[in-house]
Amino acid sequence: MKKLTTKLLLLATTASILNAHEGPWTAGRPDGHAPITVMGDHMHAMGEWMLSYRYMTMDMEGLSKGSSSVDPNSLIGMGKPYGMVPIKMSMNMHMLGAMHAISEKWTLMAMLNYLDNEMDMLMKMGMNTSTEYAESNGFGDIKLSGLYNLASWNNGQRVHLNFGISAPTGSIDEKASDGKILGYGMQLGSGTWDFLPALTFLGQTDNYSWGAQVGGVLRIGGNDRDYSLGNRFDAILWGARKLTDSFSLSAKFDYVTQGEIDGKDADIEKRRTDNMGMMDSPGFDPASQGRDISTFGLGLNYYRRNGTFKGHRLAVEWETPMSEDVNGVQLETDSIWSLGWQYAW
Ligand SMILES: [Cu+2]
Repeated sequence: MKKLTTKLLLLATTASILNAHEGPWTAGRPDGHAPITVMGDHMHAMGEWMLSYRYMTMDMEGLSKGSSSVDPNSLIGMGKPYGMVPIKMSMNMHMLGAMHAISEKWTLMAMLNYLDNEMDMLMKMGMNTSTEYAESNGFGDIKLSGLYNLASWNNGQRVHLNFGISAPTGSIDEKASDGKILGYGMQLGSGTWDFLPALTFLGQTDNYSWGAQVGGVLRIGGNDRDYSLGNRFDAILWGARKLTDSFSLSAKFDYVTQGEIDGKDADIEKRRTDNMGMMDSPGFDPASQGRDISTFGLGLNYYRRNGTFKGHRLAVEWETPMSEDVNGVQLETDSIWSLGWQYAW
């Protein structure tokens, strides 16, 4: 009897999860949008507009060589590979976005970022250890995309293609307070035109929704400082549970791989040999850029269905790495918090 009850319960749960949603996919529910960190996840109905603002803060602390932690003191000083290493960094980003559906087939999207980076470094000169601080801030690269509806079915599932381009509007010659150029990771843009293709699947049942997106960032040529950031590949899988008509909870897995830098910036390269190499840092090394990282994220979404704030959404997501393998020597990712507001009409 107990066995039968369990079986029935299992059957009921499975049925409720898989219970195909009647009619086409809809954005009009709290889990109608992906977790806030996923870009270009949804399309709009013809004539609709959407504005969004996101704030993201990423904290990085501790050094990694490949996938193992390494003590900064073992890397700097006489007879060691470097004179200086980063020990802590925070990257804060403000993102403004707009979407507009010009037809049932095409939704256009634009994004503008403002970045604010802070970094602490540990430096060794002779017997003395000291800490250095650096910061950079300003607008990043402007991104323009077209989302093309490939297919949508009457069971709540759909698939679309993302064609994006990133324009080199962000600065790549940010300098420290002493007038010397900052390392690659402190620059605000890629300096190259980048192609941003992606394929996005979405599905909904009465109480659940899911999505998958595979995409990339392909650098077109080199920038005017003679390098290009590594190409990037991204695979994201998420699922959400609709709790009420206004709230949903989401879980997300994200895998990103980005290659090292191709070419080098002559001014950054020159910093590596300043003071007979006593100022060299992995932050100046083109081979110490890019990484493989898998993250897990949890999110909460709120959707206002009626009243004065009808169509407004608020979302928060927390992400933490599950595994990370950096190229060369780099800071480890600690956590990422993202907050967002979206309004569609
Ligand atoms: Cu939108």
